[in-house]
Amino acid sequence: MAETIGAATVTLEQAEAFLRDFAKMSEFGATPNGGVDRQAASEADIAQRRWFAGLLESHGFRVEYDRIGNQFGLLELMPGAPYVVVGSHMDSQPTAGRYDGAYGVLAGAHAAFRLAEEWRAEAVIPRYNLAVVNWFNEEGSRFVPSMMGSSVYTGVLPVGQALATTDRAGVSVAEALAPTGFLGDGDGPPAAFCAEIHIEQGRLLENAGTTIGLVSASWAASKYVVTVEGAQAHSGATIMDDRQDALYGAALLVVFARELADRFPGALHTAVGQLDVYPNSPVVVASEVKLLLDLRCADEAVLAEANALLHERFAEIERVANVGISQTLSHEWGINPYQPEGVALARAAAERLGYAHGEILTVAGHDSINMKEMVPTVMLFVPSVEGVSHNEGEYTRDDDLVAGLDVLTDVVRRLAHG
Ligand code: HGY
Ligand code: MN
Ligand code: MN
Ligand code: MN
Repeated sequence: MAETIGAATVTLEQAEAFLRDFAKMSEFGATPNGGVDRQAASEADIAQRRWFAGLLESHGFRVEYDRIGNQFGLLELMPGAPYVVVGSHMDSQPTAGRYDGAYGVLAGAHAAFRLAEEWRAEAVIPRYNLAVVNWFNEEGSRFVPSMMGSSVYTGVLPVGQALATTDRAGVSVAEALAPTGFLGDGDGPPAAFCAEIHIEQGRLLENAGTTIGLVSASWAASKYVVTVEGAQAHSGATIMDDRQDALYGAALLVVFARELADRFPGALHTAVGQLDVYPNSPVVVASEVKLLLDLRCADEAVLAEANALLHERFAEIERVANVGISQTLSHEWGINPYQPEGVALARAAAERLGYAHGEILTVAGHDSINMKEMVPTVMLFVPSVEGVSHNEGEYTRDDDLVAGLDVLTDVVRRLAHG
């Protein structure tokens, strides 16, 4: 093992089993620079889901899929009782890190395996059952919006709309999932509670020397799909006054998005991560550009002001570049907090086990943001080295991974006993 494992109650054997499974998971969709590419319903995602089903079944968990392909490993010790749903997502961004989401799914599974063994040995029957979950398409990179599987499970997104969503090649979610056997017909197991552990994807825990983040609320998000409409023209012969250059309009918007963040330093994060140019040809003025504009904010008043300024700029750019701009909000969520009793339960677990811990907000989106609107939900973080994420260089130290597993197991144990 690379580093010492300073885990309070996770045995060395359990830690090694976890790290061995994590190394195996990281082989699916592995990229040459140490990252992964396993976008929703891709070959790599399908292969890892099949491997994970085998792992769950080898530990006596029954594997089920709901109508949007969420994958569940069920342990039903109390027939008819609802479930503690613990897990995260295994799908990734195109060139991403090994830890984002995948760590939380595997830690959820190993926490459940540890509890199943413990309850079997002590002939204990918990009040609630356990459901390990791998949510479908949390990243929203192939199919927009993100957090798709948990949005359908919590009723935020109609399943028909989700299944009809197409990727940039025109393949729908339904078509991508149909041959895999992952499309169930049910709504998934009824939840009583939810727990998710995830890498922080920021620098706060590392800078503070804190091992466990107790997530108390999330930043708000507004994600726009923006279409800039111009007119195709010869990039040489057409005189400048006759042009309706969609790429020029889009470029003005990309620059504005960054300037907007600079107007609210530290409080607003913005980016345009995806941009499709049509016809994207060397000697042609672009007639259409589609881009995804992402705003994140810790203060809803600031976000409202930023959105208002953005809409003003849309109108200005239409005039300046002589183009048309239309936009839809593909996804948004507010700053709603996690239940304080869940934060308190997580704090007590970290204290009992002796790990440095502290409250933190999440800036990134997670499936637990959906789940906390349905049931009491606990969200935990472990540190990201240098805050690097959505990048093949993403890294979290082994002993932090195992410390997170330790605290997650304690949290799920207490939730399951009610
Ligand atoms: O949007 C998000 O923050 C998530 O990573 N999909
Ligand atoms: Mn994630
Ligand atoms: Mn992510
Ligand atoms: Mn996320």
